[in-house]
Amino acid sequence: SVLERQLREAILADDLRPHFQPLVELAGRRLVGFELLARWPRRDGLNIGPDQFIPIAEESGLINELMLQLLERGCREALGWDARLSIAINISPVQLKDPWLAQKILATLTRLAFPPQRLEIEVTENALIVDADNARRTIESLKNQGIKVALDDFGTGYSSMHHLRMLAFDKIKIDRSFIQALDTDPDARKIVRAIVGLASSFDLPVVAEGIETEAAAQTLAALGCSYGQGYLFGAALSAEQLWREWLVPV
Ligand code: G
Ligand code: G
Ligand code: G
Ligand code: MN
Ligand code: NA
Repeated sequence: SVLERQLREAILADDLRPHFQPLVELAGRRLVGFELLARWPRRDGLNIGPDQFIPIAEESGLINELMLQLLERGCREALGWDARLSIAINISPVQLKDPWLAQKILATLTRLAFPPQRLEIEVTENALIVDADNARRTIESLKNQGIKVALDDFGTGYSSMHHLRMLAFDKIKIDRSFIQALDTDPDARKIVRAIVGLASSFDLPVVAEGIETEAAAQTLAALGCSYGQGYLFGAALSAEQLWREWLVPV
């Protein structure tokens, strides 16, 4: 398709840009890191979001190259921040099938001298069922290198309990659909309470995604959720905007 050809050209030209969404500790509203989200600034001004181009990248096999470019750009930025700030990057389900994924990520980190402990990989539950054996091997090699692995969009996929038992995740991210319902739907609160309880029995920190209201942030803190992300704190910003909004020169 036309979009696929344009995306391939954009990747070759290194045109894709990471944006950075803040992750905060709910108790003190302290900044602890950023999630990298891909953006495609096009010369023709058309706005094509990741909801459109990520599936194209996945189907065409461009996703690995896209992710590695984003990782490299994101890490280069992060090397200029306070070293306590982490970065997180999303990995598509198909990427976990690649037996070389962990090596490719590590090669990028090594080349940049970026500490693997500052990087977090976000995988969804559905990524784990595409090819369970390879997914498990990839996650284990990432973890052996000191990279952290978070279970993303938790609560929306298949057989969550099974995956918690089989794989040593470092963090759980509760899907934003539950968070957005917190203010209006008492059942959402029960679900969030259950997820936080489950995570705490595995000693896993929990991140709530998609926090848009102060009320939701207060509820989540009261339920024992440690970290949050969402428009209440900030949307994803370009590297330049970050320095104006979030970072102080060190
Ligand atoms: O950034 P935005 O909120 O529009 O993202 C839309 C969707 O695209 C989200 O599900 C997000 O996780 C996904 N996405 C954004 N950037 C990347 C990326 O670099 N890799 C993958 N696999 N997904 C991404
Ligand atoms: O799937 P993933 O969790 O990686 O998705 C990140 C997506 O969620 C991005 O598209 C980002 O722009 C979006 N997002 C982040 N915070 C909020 C929020 O508070 N509300 C809504 N509606 N979307 C959000
Ligand atoms: O530094 P101050 O106490 O004003 O920060 C309030 C909260 O806002 C912090 O606890 C943190 O969660 C978040 N934050 C930290 N640094 C910045 C920043 O530079 N800009 C913005 N807008 N929020 C920040
Ligand atoms: Mn994510
Ligand atoms: Na998510």
